[in-house]
Amino acid sequence: MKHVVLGSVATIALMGAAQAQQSVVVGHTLSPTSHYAVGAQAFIATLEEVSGGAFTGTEAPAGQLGGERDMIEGLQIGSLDVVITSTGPLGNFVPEVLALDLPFLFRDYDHARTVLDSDIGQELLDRMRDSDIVGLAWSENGFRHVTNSQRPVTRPEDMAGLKLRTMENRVHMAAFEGMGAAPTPMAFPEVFGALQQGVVDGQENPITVITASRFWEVQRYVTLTGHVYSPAVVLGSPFLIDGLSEEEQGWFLEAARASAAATRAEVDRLEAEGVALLRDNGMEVITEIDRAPFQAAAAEAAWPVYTDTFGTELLERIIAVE
Ligand code: EAX
Repeated sequence: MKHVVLGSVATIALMGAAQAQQSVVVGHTLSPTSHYAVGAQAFIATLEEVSGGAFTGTEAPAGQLGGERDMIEGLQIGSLDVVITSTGPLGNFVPEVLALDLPFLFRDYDHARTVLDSDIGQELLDRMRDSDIVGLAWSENGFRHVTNSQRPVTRPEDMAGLKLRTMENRVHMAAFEGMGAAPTPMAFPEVFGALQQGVVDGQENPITVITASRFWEVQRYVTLTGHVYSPAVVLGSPFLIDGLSEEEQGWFLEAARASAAATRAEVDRLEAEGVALLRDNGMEVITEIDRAPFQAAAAEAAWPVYTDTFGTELLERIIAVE
């Protein structure tokens, strides 16, 4: 009893000293053991550390705060603080970001990370301001692969008529129409149930997400199409960030960068174990495919969705990065 009383007094004294102690919520759609969770926890730990405890944080995983589109809207109106999301729905808010979702644009992880860490990545983060979103740092989801419950896919023809859940992204939808599938856009929190009930036959996501979401419980086949690199991004609400001092904003940037670095390290770990992990869990993994016909069909259908509006300048800059 005595302890509790002392504890409360100490807490009150501490709160008095810290005065503006503020708690922020970090939302994402994936499980509490996912690469996004690793990133959310790194964000919170770094923010608490660099701010000397002036800021604390709580993770809201697993779509508790809604799908990625809902959460981005939450940032815009100030009902959410910080969100880690794929760029899937972001192109609906910041159209230039659609460039990053073009199929077969990035050659490999090194290429993607180098581009996102360059001026190109910073320009796209800065542009989000025009849409009332604060882009803090580029994080990572990973190269996406096709899974389904029906048959092994080795050629685009094998996707004919497959009902495939895609993100709410017009570039992705066009790519899968081009490859012959029937794309069905859907928010991520609904995907597991839709696969389980057979509302859709398949979906596409990186090994990181297939693992975090235990899609092997509802999907039999994986083809390592690597059809698109899926960035993630750490976003803040302007209502939160604009209310901070310059020093405090620096703490948030540092936290976001630490979050991205931790997530990328976790992506590397999962990519290294990935195929074995999927096989151990009963999936049939098709690793060797001729990617050329997938690339031709996807790129022809999807690239104009971006280039018809924005031209090829940014894409040329991205491709030129070594
Ligand atoms: O950001 O919606 C998706 O498929 C995303 O890859 C997932 O929510 C992680």
